[in-house]
Amino acid sequence: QPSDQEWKHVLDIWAKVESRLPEHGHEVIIRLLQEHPETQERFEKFKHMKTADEMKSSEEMKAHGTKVFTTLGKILKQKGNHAEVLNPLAESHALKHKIPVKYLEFISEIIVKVIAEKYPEDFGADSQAAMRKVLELFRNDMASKYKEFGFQG
Ligand code: MNH
Repeated sequence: QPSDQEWKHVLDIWAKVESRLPEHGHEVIIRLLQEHPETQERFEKFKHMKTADEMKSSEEMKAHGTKVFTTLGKILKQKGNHAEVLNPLAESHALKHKIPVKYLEFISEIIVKVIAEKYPEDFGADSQAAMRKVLELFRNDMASKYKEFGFQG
């Protein structure tokens, strides 16, 4: 389990992310779909898009990025006591969207990369390691709910 210090690192950097949450969320989604094209197929509303420019100018994709980052922020702020937010998310991602844990690993790495690019002064090695650890806890809890829902993930 992450320590108090690790949670503090995560929540301190997240406060900076929140200053431009829609932009950062949007960028993470674009990079996910560009770096892992198989993930694009999971999105009925985005799978027709062909270029990164099309994605960048999409208000719908920005709105989706905002939703993802808003929910992730809620989860982080629970410092591990996140069942109330996480359980419905696990249910929709298992049963409706069918998102394997592998794809959650992809987005976790991209989240760390994008934050490191945007806030190099404030997101040093310790903070990056803390963020990775917290995202791993998130994925583990998603994966155990997936199993309860009978989704192999
Ligand atoms: Mn995801 C919808 C949060 C990772 C694919 N996602 C949603 C919604 C939220 C959300 C909130 C809207 C409510 C719901 O349907 O439950 N998603 C997240 C978070 C992460 C995440 C916090 C990880 C961090 N999601 C992913 C990954 C993929 C994915 C990774 C695919 C590779 N999500 C979807 C799809 C939808 C969705 C598909 C449905 C989009 C739509 O048609 O509106």
